[in-house]
Amino acid sequence: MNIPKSHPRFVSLQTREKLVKAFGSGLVAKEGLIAQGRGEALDYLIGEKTSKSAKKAISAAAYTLQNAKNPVISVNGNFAALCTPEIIKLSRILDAKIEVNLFYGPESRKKAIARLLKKSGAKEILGTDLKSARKLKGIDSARRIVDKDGIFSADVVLVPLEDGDRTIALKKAKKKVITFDLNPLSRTAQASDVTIVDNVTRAMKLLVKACKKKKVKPRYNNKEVLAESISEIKKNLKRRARLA
Ligand code: PTJ
Repeated sequence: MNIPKSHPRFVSLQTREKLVKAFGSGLVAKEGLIAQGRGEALDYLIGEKTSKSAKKAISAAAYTLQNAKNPVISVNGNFAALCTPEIIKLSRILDAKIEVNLFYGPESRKKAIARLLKKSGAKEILGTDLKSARKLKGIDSARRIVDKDGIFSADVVLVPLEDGDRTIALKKAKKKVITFDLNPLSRTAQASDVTIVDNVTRAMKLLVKACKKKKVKPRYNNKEVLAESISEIKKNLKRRARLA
């Protein structure tokens, strides 16, 4: 296909390939491929670039993570397939723990993800040791199993590409939740403290950069920023319709 390598379409096709490959090696659930399809459609609507509102959310996320006592980066199949180098960098900068937490079993996928993260430089990966497993109240899926030293005792949890139930359960457990979700209307997006409406492949790189600089407390209201993000999508659609 004759698309320049920097073109968003090319990047999006590369991302798709990465996920398909990771599915083949047992890291990504088949449902993860469906989530990717939904993500691609939503990314098209936001213009396949990081919006102003997403940049505000990234700043607020960096401040929240820098000021956390026990920040935990929760990793699922899609996040591991797309962002392993950035997950490792972020955990080093923040001294944050990494925990594998999956919606869809089996244990073997958890272990494969933990192996990939370790092979890529992570010192310790939580979420695979049954001895330190605890249950998070209010969830039916495999996501309820968390590590006592990780998500269970965290004050701030970074949860990418998430289902609504766990975000609500984490909020009930009095944790601050930061999420990446291309859908500003999802239950996760609506329930989180900071929602980064952007493709995790772009936003994680920016979050790593932002966490390297000392942040001052931003004035931040997630509901307002989500409303901005919806207005940006509307504007972008109008612009695209005029171009068509
Ligand atoms: O590996 P597991 O078992 O933990 O499963 C992971 C998935 C993603 C399959 C699971 O959490 C799931 O089913 O999630 P949902 O309910 O499909 O929600 C995923 C959300 O992430 C949706 O709102 C998607 O639009 C959004 N999304 C998809 N791809 C991206 C994304 N958001 C940011 N960046 C993406 N690349």
